[in-house]
Amino acid sequence: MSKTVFIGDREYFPNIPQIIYEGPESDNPLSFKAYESQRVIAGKTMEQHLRFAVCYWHTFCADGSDPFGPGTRVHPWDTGDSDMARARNKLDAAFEFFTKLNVPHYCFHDRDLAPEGSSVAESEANLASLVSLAKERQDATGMKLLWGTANVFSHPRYMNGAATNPDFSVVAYAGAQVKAALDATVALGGENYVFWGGREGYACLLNTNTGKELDHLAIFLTMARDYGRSIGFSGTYLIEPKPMEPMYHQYDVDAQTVIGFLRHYGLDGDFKLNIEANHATLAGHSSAHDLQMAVDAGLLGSIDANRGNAQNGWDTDQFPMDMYDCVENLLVVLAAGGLGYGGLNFDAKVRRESTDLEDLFLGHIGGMDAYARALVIADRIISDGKLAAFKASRYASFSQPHGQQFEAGELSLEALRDIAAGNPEPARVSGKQEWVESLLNDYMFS
Ligand code: XLS
Ligand code: NI
Ligand code: NI
Repeated sequence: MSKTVFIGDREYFPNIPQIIYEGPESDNPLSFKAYESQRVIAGKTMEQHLRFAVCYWHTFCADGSDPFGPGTRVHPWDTGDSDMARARNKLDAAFEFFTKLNVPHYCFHDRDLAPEGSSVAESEANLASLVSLAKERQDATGMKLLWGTANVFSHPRYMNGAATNPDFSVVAYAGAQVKAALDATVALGGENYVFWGGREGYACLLNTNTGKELDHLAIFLTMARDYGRSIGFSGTYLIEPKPMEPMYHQYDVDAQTVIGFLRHYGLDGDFKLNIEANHATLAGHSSAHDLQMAVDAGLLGSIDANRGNAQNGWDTDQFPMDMYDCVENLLVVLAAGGLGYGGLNFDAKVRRESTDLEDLFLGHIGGMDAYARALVIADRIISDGKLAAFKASRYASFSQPHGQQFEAGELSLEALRDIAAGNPEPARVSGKQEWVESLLNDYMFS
């Protein structure tokens, strides 16, 4: 893939060179220590396994503002005499960033790319104009769109939800926005389309008809699916679970809740899950747990790679640097055969206190190196087979005649009773958690 270093008429990161692999001995922070895009692991390159994506919103839109104060980072692309001029500058900065980082994919919300206009038609025109520019940039750099989505949660009209808003006129506005975002995703060859239920939930059960809202959500998603297919979208629709924040309760609580929803409404043929690590931890799970639930249902689509903070319950969206998390996540993914058309999207932001533009690169380099190291370790664990063999041995009794009959649904509850009555007290079989945990340590540090 041939890539130019910067596009447009201005360089936004003049102090940042092309980021290359320099290996573990390098003390250059602006280099990869572990991520070698073309290194082959288990038959695929690191680039093909990990399918990294940069997210537009945290990286080029967020400036460090929080509920207690304004932004702390100054973005040179935020200059220009109109919202549209600033959006075009931001696009150039984004493609310079992607190219210098040598990342193959990106993701965006409609409103990250282009500003909202004063009417539906003007918003559509704004987006279409930035999409044609993005198409040119994609063609020039080889960048690909992992997924597009619509921001139907920031504008005040969506304060009570989008597809689940009690006011139909707001639902219609959400429909207009999702239609345009699907058009944009198809025009840019997006491989997936994401629905994160930003405010699809409620703040107070006393004033909410949840049954009606859930039906509305399914009707809306069905319409969106049908429209996307009608304009040639052949990729995967993804739902991104999250239990709370901004709403007190959100309908897409966690992987298992969304799997139940999709199956109930007959949407599991077109929709899969985009699992975000920090959303799983907000729901009281590990990210590996939610990934495993999605895999078990045959519905793992993609990953929003980040992490939370163990000391509080917010969606802090930190870069994924915890090696245990990364290894455990990739163990689930590799054992399931990989990410397919999904990827590892860094839905992660540098801290408010990280005020250098360079920090945007350092965050991504750190996350890419963490997952590259995790890939090597997870592959070693899987090739070695010790962990898998122990896991399988715990279920060996289901390969015996009675166990097989049970799995085939051939036994009744009375039959179970008779088998139990005819057998002595079962021997206790150790789960050996301490051994498997220390085995993981052996792989991590050898
Ligand atoms: C917010 C979500 C959001 C989605 C895209 O918590 O993670 O960023 O990934 O709408
Ligand atoms: Ni999030
Ligand atoms: Ni996300």
